[in-house]
Amino acid sequence: MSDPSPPADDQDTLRITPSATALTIAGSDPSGGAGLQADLKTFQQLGVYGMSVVTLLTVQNTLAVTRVHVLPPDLIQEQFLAVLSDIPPRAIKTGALGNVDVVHAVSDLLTDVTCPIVVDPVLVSKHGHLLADDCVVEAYRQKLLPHAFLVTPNRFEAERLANLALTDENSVCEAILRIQEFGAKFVLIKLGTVNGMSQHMLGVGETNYCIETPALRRNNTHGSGCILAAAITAKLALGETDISAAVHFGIHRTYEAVYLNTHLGQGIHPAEIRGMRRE
Ligand code: PXL
Repeated sequence: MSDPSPPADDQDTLRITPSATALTIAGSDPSGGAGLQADLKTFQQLGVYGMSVVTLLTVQNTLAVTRVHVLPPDLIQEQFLAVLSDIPPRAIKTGALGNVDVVHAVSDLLTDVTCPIVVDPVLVSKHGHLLADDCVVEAYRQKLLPHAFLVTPNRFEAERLANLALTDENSVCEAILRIQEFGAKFVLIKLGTVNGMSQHMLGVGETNYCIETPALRRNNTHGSGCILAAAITAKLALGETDISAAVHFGIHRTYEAVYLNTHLGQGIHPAEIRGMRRE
């Protein structure tokens, strides 16, 4: 007897690319707006099968992060090896890693990986709060950036990675160069609001591209950095080979997510991942 036919009205089922798999190596945000939860939701919305290796647990809601517990490196390694020996990801994203030992452990794991790796260096929040000490920055430079297909620092993270104040366009270009010299193939700096526009600078070889969307002065950017890097990772998992196309896609999906707003929580509302467009 043959299987019943698939449900004809299930758009998501019919629009899945079976080989599109992506893995996030990231921290947990139990309120669901950022971290691995945002990554998995974004992968799902974009038709990509999502997997996650948990690096750390946060206790947080939209108002505050009150505790961070980093998992032992060997537990992170075991999760990774279990997943990779079974379901190969077509693209990998890294998010919050927590401490030097975890950065080293994850870097070791990524040594033999051939799929593109998107590194979101969670070092300083977009509001300027330090999330990692200088040893972690140095570990990113020496160990993780050499594996990065794309690295997506915000302005403050780029300043720390490049050890350079971003004061004008020349300094942004110099920072991209320095970060590329650590081994990252492509660099996307999220510059924040400049002249009423949300600006990004993408470094591809010796050429830099400025990508802008209208700045939204809204209280709902929680998770937007994770969503951006996850949407780019999903696009790569779907087979996109043009980095500029993948980055433009991610920036536009993130703009829409911030524009839509979940209106959830009493603090910084999570951006709206539901209903994300795939084209
Ligand atoms: O967006 C950075 C980020 C990454 N990972 C976790 C987070 C956040 C921000 O809240 O909670 C777990």
